[in-house]
Amino acid sequence: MSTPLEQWVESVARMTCPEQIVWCDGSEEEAARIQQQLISEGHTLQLNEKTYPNCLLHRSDPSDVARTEKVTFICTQDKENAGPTNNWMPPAEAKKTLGGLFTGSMKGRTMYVIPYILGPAASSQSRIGVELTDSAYVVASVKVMARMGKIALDRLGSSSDFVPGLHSLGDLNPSRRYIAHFPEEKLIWSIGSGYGGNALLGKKCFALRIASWMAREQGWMAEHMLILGLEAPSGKVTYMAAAFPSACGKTNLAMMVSALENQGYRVWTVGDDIAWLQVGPDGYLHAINPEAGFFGVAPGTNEKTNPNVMTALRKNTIFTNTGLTSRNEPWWEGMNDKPPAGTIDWQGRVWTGSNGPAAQPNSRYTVPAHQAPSISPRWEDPTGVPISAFIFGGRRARLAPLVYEATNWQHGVYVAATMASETTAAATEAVGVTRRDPMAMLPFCGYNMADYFGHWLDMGTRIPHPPKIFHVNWFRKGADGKFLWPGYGENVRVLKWIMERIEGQGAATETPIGFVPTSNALTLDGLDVSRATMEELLRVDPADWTREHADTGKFFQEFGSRLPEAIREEHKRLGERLQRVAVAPK
Ligand code: GTP
Ligand code: SPV
Ligand code: MN
Repeated sequence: MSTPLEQWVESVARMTCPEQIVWCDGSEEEAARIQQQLISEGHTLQLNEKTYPNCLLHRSDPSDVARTEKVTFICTQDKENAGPTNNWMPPAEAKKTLGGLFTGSMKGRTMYVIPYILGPAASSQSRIGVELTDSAYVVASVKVMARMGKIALDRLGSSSDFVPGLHSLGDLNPSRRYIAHFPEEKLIWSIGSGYGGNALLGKKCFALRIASWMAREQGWMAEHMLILGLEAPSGKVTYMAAAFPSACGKTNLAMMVSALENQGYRVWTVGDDIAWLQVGPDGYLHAINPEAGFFGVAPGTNEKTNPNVMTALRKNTIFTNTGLTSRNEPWWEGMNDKPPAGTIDWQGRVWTGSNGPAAQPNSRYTVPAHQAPSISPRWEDPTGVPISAFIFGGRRARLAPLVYEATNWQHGVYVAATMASETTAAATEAVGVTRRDPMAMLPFCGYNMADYFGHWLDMGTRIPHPPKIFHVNWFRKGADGKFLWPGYGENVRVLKWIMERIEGQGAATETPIGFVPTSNALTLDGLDVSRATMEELLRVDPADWTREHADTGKFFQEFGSRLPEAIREEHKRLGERLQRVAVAPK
């Protein structure tokens, strides 16, 4: 008798016609074989064995460098269940269209079977997925990003309790690229892209889109959040989870070298992109990191902005679409001033400066989590870490202050639901356009976002000790167009205030949008930021917020009557508070 997994593998093989099928065991011998395979395919190079041991540089197809949201679909029976913010296709149509493309797509290729666990192997909250792929790059990447191979297969046994994900590179033609999710069957089909979030199906496809659906059914949460611990001088560690949209600073915050280390504040990394949260027996929301590696943005990373990342990257790392120096080392914009002479750009051409950047703006590193010098001793704790704060944020050149605190859970859910951010190179669409991105989940929620807000509100009634909710903005700009806040390791000053607020300390003023630190509440010693700049960073402008409020109202209208009443109520109250300030005598 064959197992459900074997039956699925057979049925997929009948459709895709691979030359051979390889079951991945996750061993080091296998990893070495896959590396050789990748190198022989011609788009992957071994880096300097002395300075970057066991590291690879992979160059993707130039048209395949980021997530493609336009061709990402949620395929529910009822369109309303996908909601107005997702692309939708009826499941039967998606199966027909993608099935046509998958038919024979693996002819002459190897189909790899990759069983993997999301979450610590010993955690009851972990889940199993299996990815079938014809990409050796995907195999090498999943080896870093998840616990894969024998460990997952042993845990699965003959059970049918896994999320199947089928992936093929197809012909890489963007017009034949589809990333389809069938949340009702807990199934993923992706064809035509080899890029991270499109192709590593355990990441955004399972751990967020499918998992968010499962989480609502089962009473937990799957969020686009980093998880960190802030250690105070007393040794006490306060855990926080933060949701920022793609390329808005999650990895950097999670792996920061604290600017207040000499005062006894340091940051421990639990996760950098995704959190799965459930209520623990102690009444706190506990978070696990479903992943085992970091798929981080390379540009902008350097010894000053993030020495922890720079250290982590020096071995066992896959670089994708960075430049390559003549010393066979990776290079990207922002690593230092200028690429050394003879640098080859991400497309394999000699870098001249007039032909675009050396590294693709969304070039990435794929590195095992345990290599981070800041990795938390509790990062694989099977019960997760108890979360005391949720932090939301995005890129807002104007409007949003450095930090503010919501007045309670319901208000916090409203703050998160009204988040917006300027778009980045992590997706293929236009960059720098402000768009609503509730909870940083706009591209990742596997169902109607109005129902998702409802789930958040519902969770609030089920967590005896709910996290306090904050909003941050590292990206406010001055009249000169420059960032007002230095960011990176200095962000610990904001985390410290958040920790103080959790403990009932930390001075704050109440404004229409929530509690903002008083002018002397943040620890600023050793920081070269003027008083005027600090005031600008913390300023709440009622006129700007009134415009923002109107804009959010329009966004909410898309959800019609499905929008929870509590969100409407918070929206109305904010409008009233803003009006009161506007008419109040100065
Ligand atoms: P995804 O992996 O796409 O989800 O991105 P992320 O949210 O993990 O963002 P990441 O930390 O990789 O940062 C993205 C870009 O923002 C990089 O170029 C960083 O150098 C830059 N960045 C991160 N933190 C800060 C900050 O505090 N201030 C400024 N100015 N830039 C930052
Ligand atoms: C993101 O875009 O949020 C990422 C990279 O973390 S990807 O894996 O492509 O989703
Ligand atoms: Mn991300």
